[in-house]
Amino acid sequence: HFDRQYLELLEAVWTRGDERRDRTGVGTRSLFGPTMRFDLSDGKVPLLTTKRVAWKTAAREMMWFLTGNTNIRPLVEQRVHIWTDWPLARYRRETGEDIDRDSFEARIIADDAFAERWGDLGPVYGKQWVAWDTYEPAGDGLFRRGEPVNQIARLIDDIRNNPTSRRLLFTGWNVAELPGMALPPCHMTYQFHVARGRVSCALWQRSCDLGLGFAFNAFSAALLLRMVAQQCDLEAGELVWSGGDVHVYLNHEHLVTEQLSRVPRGQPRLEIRRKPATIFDYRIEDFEVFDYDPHPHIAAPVAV
Ligand code: DHF
Ligand code: TMP
Repeated sequence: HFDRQYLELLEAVWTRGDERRDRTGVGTRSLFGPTMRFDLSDGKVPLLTTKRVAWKTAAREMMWFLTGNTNIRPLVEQRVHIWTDWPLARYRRETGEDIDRDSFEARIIADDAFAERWGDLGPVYGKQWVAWDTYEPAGDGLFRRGEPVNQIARLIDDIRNNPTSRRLLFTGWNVAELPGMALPPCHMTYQFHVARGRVSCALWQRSCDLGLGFAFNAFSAALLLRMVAQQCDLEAGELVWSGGDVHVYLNHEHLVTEQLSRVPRGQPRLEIRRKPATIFDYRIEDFEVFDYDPHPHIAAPVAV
């Protein structure tokens, strides 16, 4: 069961993790390199029941990645606030203005120029997934821009045409462009494998906030895998999640204690109600989750 594997890892990190300072200054306990496997057959989906997870928010974020957009504006317009803190921190740092979060989001929506100037996260996930920049030699040591690579479209083609390939993967880790990103990709590489009519996915997540981001990352990866499977006329097999630095922030102790005291409730299922023409045409109404009766949400601060 998904919750049980998660709770076991949460407890292991909290009780046996190495306590260390981190980039944010909050401090974490951390273990290196755990793996979890989730069976996605029969619509099963890794959605935590030991706290309510805003799965539609995660789904909207995934669809935003697939548009190639890297500006928070379309998220904020859909009342998705999970990426606001990073542009907001930059705005405060660079202007010295102590704007509150709601006013910042309101300006992002209302003011085109403001959104363009302050809402962009740099060449993060979406850019790398669907429009990885290429360059070709133009003589005399000069380069010209080549055709950008749509890794996702290529992946779908490759799964359809060459399902035994060992190169079915895409990655956000564009080394040359890391300096321009608000955060370097956390869920960085997705690899696929086709066997017996099923497509499985392995996700490598270099850095994982187990109390907050993980619930989103596991659900999103499963959602992506279900979309890929549907587009390729395959069943979804397994999601194999591996983390590098898997940590719990020291200010999430209340979440750990509360969540470990809860008993998992049932097995949520995800249904996709329509088969869109391409993987880029899904809409939020296409996704429905059944049998989701979670324990209440547990709020926890995000380390910026
Ligand atoms: N930084 C850190 N420190 N942890 C993260 O998980 C993280 N995730 C990022 C960007 N930077 C990060 C992108 N994904 C939330 C969830 C995912 C996410 C960012 C934030 C979040 O705040 N979740 C809350 C509220 C969800 C809601 O708005 O409904 C939660 O309780 O799950
Ligand atoms: P880092 O870049 O210093 O590793 O910080 C990124 C933090 O954000 C880290 O706590 C991991 C967390 N994170 C997730 O867990 N999932 C995500 O999807 C993202 C974007 C970040």
